[in-house]
Amino acid sequence: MESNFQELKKMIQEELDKERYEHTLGVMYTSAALAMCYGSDTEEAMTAGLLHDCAKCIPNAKKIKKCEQYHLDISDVEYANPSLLHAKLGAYLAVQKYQVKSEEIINAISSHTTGRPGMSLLEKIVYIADYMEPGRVELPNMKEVRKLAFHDIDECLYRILKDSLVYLASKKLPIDPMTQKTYNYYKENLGKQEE
Ligand code: DGI
Ligand code: FE
Ligand code: FE
Repeated sequence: MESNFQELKKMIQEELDKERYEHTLGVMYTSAALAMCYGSDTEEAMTAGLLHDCAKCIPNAKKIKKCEQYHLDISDVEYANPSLLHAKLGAYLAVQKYQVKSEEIINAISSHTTGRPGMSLLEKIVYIADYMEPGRVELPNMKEVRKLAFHDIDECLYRILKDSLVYLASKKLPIDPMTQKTYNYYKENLGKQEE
């Protein structure tokens, strides 16, 4: 990797707490592995993985303040759950602070928490890597999800979306409309009959 990437890594390390940085490295390498599996650009996948949570450790009140300052729209669900903002704020910082030029990478950061209908391969890779990187606590069905990721990326994505909705409902957390929309889209897209 070129020195640019090493510098970026250092900047991100300084921005995140130890645990979040460990998670970030897990997402970075898992994204690279998935990119290898599906024949896409590994360096792009690593950069997206490295940056995906770059805004995560900004305190919630500051997330809101920054989004307002940068004229990024905040929905009611986001005001109620400001943690959700780290995706769009992260995408903004990727451009402004980390000098990312690739629209692909910016989209992958922006959609990594809720997903979105019609995700690109890189968006799917980062979304899935975020969920299943080796350091993640073993959520239900994790073994299956990890295997599926390397066999059928769309099935894997659908599985994660479905399990995430169940998890959010069990915690009585409000569902972001985009999370629901993404699930509905892939359910239809994959011809799922269930529920
Ligand atoms: O940032 P990470 O923890 O690595 O992962 P992430 O960006 O997927 O964020 C996970 C958190 O986001 C988790 O606490 C659940 C929450 N989340 C994802 N979709 C929704 C959501 N929270 C609410 N309230 N509604 C959603 O639709
Ligand atoms: Fe995140
Ligand atoms: Fe993450």
